[in-house]
Amino acid sequence: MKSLLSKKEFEEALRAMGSMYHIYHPFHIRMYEGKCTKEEIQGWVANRFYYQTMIPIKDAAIMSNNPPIEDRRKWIDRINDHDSVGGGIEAWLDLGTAVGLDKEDLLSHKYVLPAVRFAVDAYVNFAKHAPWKEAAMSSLTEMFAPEIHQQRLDTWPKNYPWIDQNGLRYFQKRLTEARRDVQHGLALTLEEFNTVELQEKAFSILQFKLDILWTMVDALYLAYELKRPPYFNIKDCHATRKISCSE
Ligand code: AHQ
Repeated sequence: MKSLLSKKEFEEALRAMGSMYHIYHPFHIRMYEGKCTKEEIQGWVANRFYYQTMIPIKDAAIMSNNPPIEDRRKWIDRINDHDSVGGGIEAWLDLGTAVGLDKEDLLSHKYVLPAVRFAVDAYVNFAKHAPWKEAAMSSLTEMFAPEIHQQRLDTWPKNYPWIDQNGLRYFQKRLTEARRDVQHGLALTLEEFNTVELQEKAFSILQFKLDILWTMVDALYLAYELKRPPYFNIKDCHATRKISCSE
């Protein structure tokens, strides 16, 4: 029978799950080591744009489940981080331009792989239907996000000199925004998930979100590194429009 963890032990256990963060996925390791091709970087930017555009929708779904006004104010900040003029969505479009993609191609989501869409939509649907505190704590994968954003800022300029550094603004802004999000999300989680059952629930929710992030990069690894996009073995694979078959 599991025993109730103190807030300190609970936070340590949540942070220990960072060992499963997608920073350790082979695709991100290749990216960090400078081994990604231009096509792989473009595929990652185009697919992650779907995730980015759905984050404020996810946050609005949490808002629609009636958090108290103090929490709504925090969530309005999160939505503004992305949707405001000059905010994250525009910064990611600038990243797309910096890696050689057309804004229209990003906005159309034409390059989004099925598994990426399913993983992102699972996150949004979870936020729509779960109790708002459960959906709120699912963003705690951002405990580990500053490291991966800083890693890109530190390595892309030397590893990918063909990328206009103005496109890296998104990563820079998330360093502070992610830390602010985590302050709020972690305080809420440590306070509200205060029984053995609720702590176990929190671990399973964080695992669900880690799985979402990992699955997205799995799809990219298959499609862009192993050159196995969906239906790669079907005669006319161009019919899928999702990705050019590079064979
Ligand atoms: O750019 C990211 C972002 O805006 C968010 C919001 C947050 C959430 O609400 O779940 N999670 C998240 C993440 C962003 N970037 C990811 C990355 O690897 O660049 C990391 C991701 C996260 O850790 O959940």
